[in-house]
Amino acid sequence: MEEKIKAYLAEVKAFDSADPEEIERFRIRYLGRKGAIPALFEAFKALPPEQKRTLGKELNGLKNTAAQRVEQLKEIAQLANDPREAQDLTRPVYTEKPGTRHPVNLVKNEIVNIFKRIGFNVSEGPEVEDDWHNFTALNFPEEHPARDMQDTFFVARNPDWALRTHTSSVQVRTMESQKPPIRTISPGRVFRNEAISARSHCIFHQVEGLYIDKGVSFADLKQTLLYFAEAFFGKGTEIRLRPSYFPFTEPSAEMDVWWGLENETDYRMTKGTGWLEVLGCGMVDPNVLENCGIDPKEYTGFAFGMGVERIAMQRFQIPDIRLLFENDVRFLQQFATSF
Ligand code: 2NL
Repeated sequence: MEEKIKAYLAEVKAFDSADPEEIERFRIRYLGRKGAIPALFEAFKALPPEQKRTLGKELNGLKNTAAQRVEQLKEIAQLANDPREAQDLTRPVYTEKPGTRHPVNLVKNEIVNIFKRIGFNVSEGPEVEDDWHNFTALNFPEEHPARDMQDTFFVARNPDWALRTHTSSVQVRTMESQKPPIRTISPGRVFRNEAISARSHCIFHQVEGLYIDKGVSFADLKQTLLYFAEAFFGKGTEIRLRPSYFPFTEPSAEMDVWWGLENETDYRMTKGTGWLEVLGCGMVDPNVLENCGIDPKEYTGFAFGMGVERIAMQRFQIPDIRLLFENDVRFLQQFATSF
């Protein structure tokens, strides 16, 4: 009997099939009522007790192994015959391409990540703003000509509401709700009622930065901007600051980076100066701090803002801002990155 058990066990282990009928014939041959294994159990009854002790275990092992093998093969056969599970290994790979990041988003992320590395957090706010957060808190007095300079989209049902013209409104909210030190970067979509042309659009994106603490100086502003310029444009990039004017900063400046003036493209990109205009900046006007509940005798701060489309156009040599808003797949596909 011991030999038979061993021989059947080897046969059971060796049996393989994906054909349900063949598996069923196997099951009947070994496990059926008149099958080989029940016959062994019948013969087992007549064995002397000492043999029963050793062979009982092996006989049960054979029965279980056979039953398990049948179940296993049935399962595999079911999967193999299920059209949903059918796999054709010669089929070509999927050719569908995933979407690509928009160039404005690529550049925005790059700028934001550079400032995150030096401790700035990211803040966001509403696109529809009230007059206070978009203008008044930022030192635009009623009737100030600077308000006219901003051609604003107003919300028809409420003259107090408008689409934000800059993301400074987000930073006003940050100053109102948080105590210094504040280091925040505000990316977002802004709106100006301008005629659409190759150079300007009525919707665009800004990244603004704000840093407020005790003893923040213009030297801190300059070093922060130099760090940014080197991170974004490459090590050794030179910057210059030109005096400028914004209602919310005093003093105010514009930062250029040295681009070079060697070929026709350089002339076109820098209007013949060799310098690329990158951003506006300045020391936060004490009136703005006061309006937002921060004591200007205790704290100072700097702020800056840049247009993302303009920088994306520089970076990717895009000749017309409207290309960034048409979402023509042939244009967007050129910015595909590997993930
Ligand atoms: C530009 C210039 C600028 C700011 C933005 C700012 C924000 C607060 C207070 C003071 Cl809450 N200033 N932001 C400052 C200077 C320039 O943007 O050309 N943007 C596209």
